[in-house]
Amino acid sequence: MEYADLLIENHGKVAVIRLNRPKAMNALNDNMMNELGDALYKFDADPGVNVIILTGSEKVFAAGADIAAMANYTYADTYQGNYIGRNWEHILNVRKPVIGVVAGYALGGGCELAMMCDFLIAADSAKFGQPEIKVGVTPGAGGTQRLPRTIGKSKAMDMLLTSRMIDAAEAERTGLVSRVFPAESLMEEALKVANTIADMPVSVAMAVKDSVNRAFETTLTEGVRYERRFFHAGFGTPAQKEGMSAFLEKRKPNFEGM
Ligand code: DAK
Repeated sequence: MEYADLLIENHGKVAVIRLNRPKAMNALNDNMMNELGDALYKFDADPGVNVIILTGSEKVFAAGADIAAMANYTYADTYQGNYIGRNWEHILNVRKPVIGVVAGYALGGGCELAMMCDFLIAADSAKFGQPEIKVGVTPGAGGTQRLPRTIGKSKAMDMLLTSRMIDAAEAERTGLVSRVFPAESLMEEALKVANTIADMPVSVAMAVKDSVNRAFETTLTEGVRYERRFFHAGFGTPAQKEGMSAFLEKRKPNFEGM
């Protein structure tokens, strides 16, 4: 796959998508978001891929929406043109696990895109922020919604109203990221995490992701009911037969193609 604003790497069952507009701090523009959607859908449909990593460079994940591209937009351009809605949220349709791997800045739309990943691994160099207020707009890709749900109202209000950036340690403490590694070993460690997931049965990983995401959209009772259906259905799958037989036979399970 060849793209103008993305770099693609294949690591066995793990596909790596790298945001790549180095001259503009990986600012997110239409072309990049169209390409990102295309790459995500291709990997989601690829039976050889179980896990997708979305990352940036060592210096920046993404410094937000492209301010140069949007500075002269009118209300009609954004509302009628469905800015953001038209191509930023393809990632939410991906059914396989997507890990966001962040080094350096994840600001504005960059932080919002990161929060659309299933979970985040960060370098100790990572900095997260929602500085939209400084350029005269509110966040437009979920910053006021996903951030408070993830780190709580007080921290989210603080970040959104003051534009303060938080570092990797604070991001881990608040639950925005799941693990932090030294910048030098970030990708190596992230690939280890991704490979651990890639060796699990992909059908179960997809069901886990689906169920966890349901937790944010429904009541506890409905969410548990939803989970229970997957659990029951699991007993009709090769993954359950292989996983439980392997445990009883004291061997490593082989979930290839499951
Ligand atoms: N857009 C365009 N270009 C950017 C950019 C951005 N977001 N961020 C950086 N660049 C460009 C810089 O203009 C500069 O270009 P040249 O001057 O070299 O041509 C180049 O990248 C290097 O940047 P700096 O010289 O500034 O580099 P530094 O290391 O000094 O600083 C920085 C790095 C990331 C701290 C700084 O660049 C920065 O503060 N960038 C802007 C961060 C920001 O404000 N992000 C939020 C953007 S607003 C909505 C939809 C979406 C949104 C809102 C509403 N609706 C539908 C309602 C989303 C909004 C945003 O994301």
